[in-house]
Amino acid sequence: MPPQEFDFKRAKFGGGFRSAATVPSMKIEVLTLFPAMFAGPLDESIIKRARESGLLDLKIHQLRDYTHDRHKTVDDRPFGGGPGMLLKPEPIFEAVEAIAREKTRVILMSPSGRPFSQAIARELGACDDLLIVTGHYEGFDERIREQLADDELSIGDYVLTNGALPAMVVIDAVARLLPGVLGDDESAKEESFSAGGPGLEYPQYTRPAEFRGMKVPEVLLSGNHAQIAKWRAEQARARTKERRPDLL
Ligand code: JCQ
Repeated sequence: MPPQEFDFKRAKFGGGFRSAATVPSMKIEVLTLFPAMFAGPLDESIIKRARESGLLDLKIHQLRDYTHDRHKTVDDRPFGGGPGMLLKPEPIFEAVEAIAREKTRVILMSPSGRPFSQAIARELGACDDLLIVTGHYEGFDERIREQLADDELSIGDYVLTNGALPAMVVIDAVARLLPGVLGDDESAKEESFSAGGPGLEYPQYTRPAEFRGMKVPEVLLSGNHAQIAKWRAEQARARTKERRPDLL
């Protein structure tokens, strides 16, 4: 390896580079009513390694810590009537003012947000500092959107009980794009979702060549690389047309 290249492997596994100012790192903070949901998913595998190596600085904050009343109230009934409860402004304003810095990008998670995508993951990956605010119930008091949020994101057209899982989806998608987070064997695979990309992936097989009577397509064993490339392109296109015509 050429000496001018940064050795992320060494940095990750305690080579002593860790605290050097040359290592880019990203700070992601989360404001949630359910901090315990974040223990587990973000303490495994690639994200765990990114945190341990200092490439990702992740902090989870309990919204109730920013209330002042005896009952630690975070929600209230909507003016004008209607079902359910809204997240009230005071605790979220106090929390965001305490946690966010000038450059922090503040993101709300809710089904009313703009659709999260690989392109948005890349955009967020370029930020130094994110604060993800997770909602629940019927939603946020609108003043939270107007005054505090830079963005509001949805991970899809379905409703969950709260925004913790959506926040973890965003964190995972962003963190794996940070330089040095993925190892050689995990290379950032996102061709399918790049702008103007080729659509969905083609079918893939590994050994054995026959498993329980199911054979790997002959062309893949042929050694004919032109034929293999043609087959893969056809398969990818057919699969994309069937499952995701919107990508074509
Ligand atoms: C996010 N896709 C689904 C549920 C309200 C106002 O905030 C609310 C947040 C949630 C949790 O997030 C989602 C979601 N993307 O359900 C209701």
